[in-house]
Amino acid sequence: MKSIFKRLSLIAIGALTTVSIASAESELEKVMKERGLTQQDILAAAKTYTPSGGRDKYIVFSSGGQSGQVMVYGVPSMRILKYIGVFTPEPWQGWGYDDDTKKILAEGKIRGKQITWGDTHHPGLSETNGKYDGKWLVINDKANPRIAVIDLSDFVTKQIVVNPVFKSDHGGAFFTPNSEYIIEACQYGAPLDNNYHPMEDFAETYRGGVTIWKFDHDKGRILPEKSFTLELPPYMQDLSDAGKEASYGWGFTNSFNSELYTGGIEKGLPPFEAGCSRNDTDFLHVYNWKKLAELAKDDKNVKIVNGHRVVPIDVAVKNGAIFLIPEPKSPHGVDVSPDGKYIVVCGKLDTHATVYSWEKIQDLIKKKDFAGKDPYGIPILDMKKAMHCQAELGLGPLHNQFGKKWKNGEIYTSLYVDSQVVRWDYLTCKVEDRQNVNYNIGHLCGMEGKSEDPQGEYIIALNKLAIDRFNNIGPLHPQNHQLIDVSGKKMQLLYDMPIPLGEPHQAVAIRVDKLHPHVRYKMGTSAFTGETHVGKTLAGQEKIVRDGDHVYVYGTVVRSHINPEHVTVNKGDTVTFYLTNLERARG
Ligand code: RUQ
Repeated sequence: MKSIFKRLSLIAIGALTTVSIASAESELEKVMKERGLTQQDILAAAKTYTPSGGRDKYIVFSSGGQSGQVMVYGVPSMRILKYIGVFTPEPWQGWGYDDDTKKILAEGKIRGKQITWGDTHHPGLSETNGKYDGKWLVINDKANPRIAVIDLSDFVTKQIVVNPVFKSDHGGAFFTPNSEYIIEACQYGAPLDNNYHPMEDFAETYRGGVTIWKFDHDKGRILPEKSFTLELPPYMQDLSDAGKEASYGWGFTNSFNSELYTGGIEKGLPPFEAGCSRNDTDFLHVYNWKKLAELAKDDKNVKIVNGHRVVPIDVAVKNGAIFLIPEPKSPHGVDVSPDGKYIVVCGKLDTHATVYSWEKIQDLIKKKDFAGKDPYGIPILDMKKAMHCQAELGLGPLHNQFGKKWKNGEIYTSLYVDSQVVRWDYLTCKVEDRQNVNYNIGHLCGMEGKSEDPQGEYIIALNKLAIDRFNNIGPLHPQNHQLIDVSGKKMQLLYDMPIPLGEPHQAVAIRVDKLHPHVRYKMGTSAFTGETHVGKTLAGQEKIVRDGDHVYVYGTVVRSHINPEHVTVNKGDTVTFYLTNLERARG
């Protein structure tokens, strides 16, 4: 009797679930029909949708472009989590509105001038053994040559340093594999000193370079006094990558003006862009930062410019620490494979990506097999002899990211003009798959895709233009970050995220389990310095202290309770409020 009853009730439950699945199916079908969604759309939605309270697997740090900030979002949900104030005041977090943060922003003064904007460009995550360690994030300001260090224990900017010799900075910031140094390349050739030099003397007195910033990995601070710059010809250096494993100790930096052209349409000369793209090739700079760091310690190997140590070109050449290799013209990305054996360069004005072999490069250097010298005396290696293979990818190849199967050659490249992401094989130089993106992709972001441990799964296309992808909000539309699933045989576009902030330029992604941010600050800790604040006040210690005509208020806050509520001062007094937050709940 009992068992029959049980069976009956089981049947009843079975019938109920069938009914509810059936009704959910018809509900889903109804929604799909009403909203015009395909099965592919539903699958894409299921791959990104994160229920309330759910978490992401990856965190992305994206430059905020001319907003001067850094944007933080999750993958695969593409939900924005934070804007980190960096070079620009950020009112709601108090960034740039109290003494501590004003001090950090003031570190970014250039020759005494406060600059309240920046063009955050290339973010870089600190590394241990070539893998992201989740400790520090650095980012360069392209418009004003500066680098900022962000602490990933609270996602707050802790330091800003100004480059003492550059006037612009495109190719920063890149960590070496154990975060020993941060490589920052300038962009436009300019006098290293701060004096006037006529443009006619460009080749003689204007210079490029890469600054090798010493980084204290424990404290998360750049040490300017232990840093130096490698002087380079004014070829307009930009993106860089540090060698890894096989090529550890070396650095690679692109450049795009081997013509040394400076423009002058008003004098009837070709426009700047055309003039600096006349040659078929530009120069990849190959330099030994390890050797240079040793050289820079000795006073006789450096000249001091603006109080900063600079290793002159001839010293680097004499010590076999700098070489040039022709590369496809107008290059953007130079990306070293996770094992350090291959260097992939894309030239925007060439349809190819070129893969160089580190073994061949080393061999040529060892044998002193040079194709010639540039006007500054730097040995040039033969492009063909240094090359592994070339892949015809399409129009406007810019940047590369490595996939999970990088050992089998898996790599992804952005095509700016063709608006595509291409999956290809950098060992065989064969194209495997293409995904259209919308529109005009600049960088692309793989999951830890430039570290020694690429995770695959997704690529984010960082598109410059959105055009028709979103509701019309007037002529100025947002940028568009598109999430692409790269885990299958064919790439699948999953999600479009409009970004109405600056022009986000480049992004880096890290596994969430590598990040361990604080849950709350210790009471009385400055949220910006991480140290106990001079104004720390506990409940019952509230007081008002007068020092001449400066009044200091030591107050406390718990939610809407502020103590004291009234402060009476004399007209003309300066008043400083220190308010300690006594709240203990997470908020
Ligand atoms: S590089 S234009 Cu990141 Cu393609 Cu600055």
